[in-house]
Amino acid sequence: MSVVGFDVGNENCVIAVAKQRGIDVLLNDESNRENPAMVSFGEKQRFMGAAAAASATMHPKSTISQLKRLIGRKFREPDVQNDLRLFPFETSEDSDGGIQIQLRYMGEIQSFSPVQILGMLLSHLKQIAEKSLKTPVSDCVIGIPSYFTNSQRLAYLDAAAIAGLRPLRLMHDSTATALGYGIYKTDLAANSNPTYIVFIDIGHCDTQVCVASFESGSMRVRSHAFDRNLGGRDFDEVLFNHFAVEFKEKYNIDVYTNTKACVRLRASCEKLKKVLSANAEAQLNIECLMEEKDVKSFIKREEFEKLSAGLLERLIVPCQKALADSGVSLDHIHSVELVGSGSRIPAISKMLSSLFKRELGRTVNASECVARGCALQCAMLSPVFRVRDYEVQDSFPFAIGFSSDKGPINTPSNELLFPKGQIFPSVKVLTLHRENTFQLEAFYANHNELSPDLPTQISSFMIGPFHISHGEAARVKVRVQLNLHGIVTIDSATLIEYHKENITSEEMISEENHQSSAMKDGTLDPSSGSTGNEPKAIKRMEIPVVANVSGALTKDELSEAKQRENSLVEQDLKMESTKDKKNALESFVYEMRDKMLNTYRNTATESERECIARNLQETEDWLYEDGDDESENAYIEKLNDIKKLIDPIENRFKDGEERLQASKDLLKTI
Ligand code: ATP
Ligand code: K
Ligand code: MG
Repeated sequence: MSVVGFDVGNENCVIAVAKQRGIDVLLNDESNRENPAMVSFGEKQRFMGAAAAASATMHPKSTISQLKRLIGRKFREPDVQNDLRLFPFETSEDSDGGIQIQLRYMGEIQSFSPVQILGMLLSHLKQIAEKSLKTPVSDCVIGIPSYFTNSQRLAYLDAAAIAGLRPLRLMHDSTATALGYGIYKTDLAANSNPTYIVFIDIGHCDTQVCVASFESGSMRVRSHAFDRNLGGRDFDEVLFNHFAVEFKEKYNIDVYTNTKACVRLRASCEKLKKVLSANAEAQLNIECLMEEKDVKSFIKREEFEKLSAGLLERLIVPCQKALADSGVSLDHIHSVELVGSGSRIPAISKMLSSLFKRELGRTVNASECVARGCALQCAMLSPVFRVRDYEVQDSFPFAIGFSSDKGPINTPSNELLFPKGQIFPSVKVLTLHRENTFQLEAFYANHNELSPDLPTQISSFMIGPFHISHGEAARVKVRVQLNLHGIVTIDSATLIEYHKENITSEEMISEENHQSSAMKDGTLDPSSGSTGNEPKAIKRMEIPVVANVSGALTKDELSEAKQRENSLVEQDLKMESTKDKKNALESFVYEMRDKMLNTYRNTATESERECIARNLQETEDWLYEDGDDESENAYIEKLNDIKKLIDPIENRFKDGEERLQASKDLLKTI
């Protein structure tokens, strides 16, 4: 069983594996370490990763990229609408307000959910890993942005299940980076104070900043901050808009009206941006962009930097927020590590080093650190692997509250169940006074932390039915967890009945590990801490908990999604093997043509040679015309037909060869 980490980016995916000697990044069929995060539908078969990228300009309307932007989100969210305007494929709203992607496949328009497509991408990554490691892959850790909502996390788990993966953890990207940084740096523990490091990850679509502290044998995330909508692609867009305006004037074309032209100009702008990272100026040349016009232009780095000034400014915001939330002052920051390939623009590091008043560290591998950290975490969580003891404490970037029919449930100091910055995984026990089925709701307590118009509701839980048998004093204890994936769950609810005279505690929240002070009815009650002096129960009973979780697939939906993936895989395999048969027929034609002219020249009769030559020519013509897109069987049959003509000649030739050999042998013996 192998131990794998996946970084699924909006643009690039990286797969890392933990080996006894350390972490390796796996290569794909093209020997690349990065896999394009794309799924493309051809007419009768899907293409993934590098193959999808190759088919993207041919099939712009059925090539899906930047899947993370859509996963676990609602169609009408303003951020989603902004993204959809940029994407070449068609989408619509499904019956639950979710997103549906429509594309042409197998001769008809078909709909896919983002979860289903992410399942395809993960399944492709799994295949690369299995091929390279030559073992099945299931246990893994997958990186996710720290700002992912509960629904987005659930959607990732569903997609992983469709792909046949079992994530031991969905891990915040920056936490993975920090883990990979800290675990090998034993020098960080040299002095007794924690060492504080800032990690800044600028990807294709987003920016994530985190402050982490390192001590001997442990690391702790102090804060996460982010801009969900600021990454490398925004710099592409600046160039795109610049040239779109220029081309309108210069060539009188409006690229915005033409999907293919948009896709091509965007791709060229991204290339241009990369050229500008290494050069002071760059040329843009696109043949036949639209209306049969070739376009040409040129830009200097200075001008690009001017155009991006607003974006650079925006980068400051999450950096300052992460620092402020961590409570660590700039003087106490040991170093600032810049990762993510979006950060390769020179103006970005220039701006950040002046903001943090130091040279930026570049000790972390900017494009592989997330996958490497995930593989490490997977090794640490896996029972089959031994890693040195190292503690990872992550912090949760959103405040989560709970409420019941009786109103919000708070701690005595009026804190929420999971305040912002909560170390997780975390279990809290609610002790509630209820006599009948009741409902609990989990919600985001601070609407401003979410992207605009997102509902604050997370999930609701029905606790019950139950009834109290003795008429004695009863309490319901509910175990609430913010689990390793950052998903809110209720693990169990227990009805506990006490002798009336024994019961002292009222409603309260306590930490599972009994470390925090107990809370009673809105006030701190030192006497009723759940340490030791718990009243004696006369009866305990498990109560059913039914979760109504928004965002997750039901069991039936999940198995349907898996079946759909299986039949898509079958179709892909069928097309692959059809292609193989077609290739086999084609090369047979060429090989036989050559043999008829050389090897079999004297074996075949004149009429045989003519007949076969005609047949080979007909087959070749057929392959380029009617037979270009035929069934597997059609190719097999054609191959057999020609073989029937050639077999007698081949046999005669072999017989002749054998006779020749036999007479040679005979000559040797005399
Ligand atoms: P995300 O983190 O948003 O999910 P990702 O992890 O796929 O996305 P990365 O691979 O870290 O993103 O970065 C991709 C971005 O980096 C793209 O916008 C790409 O254009 C940009 N990029 C790559 N190389 C360079 C370069 N040399 N100069 C400037 N930008 C670059
Ligand atoms: K990546
Ligand atoms: Mg990334």
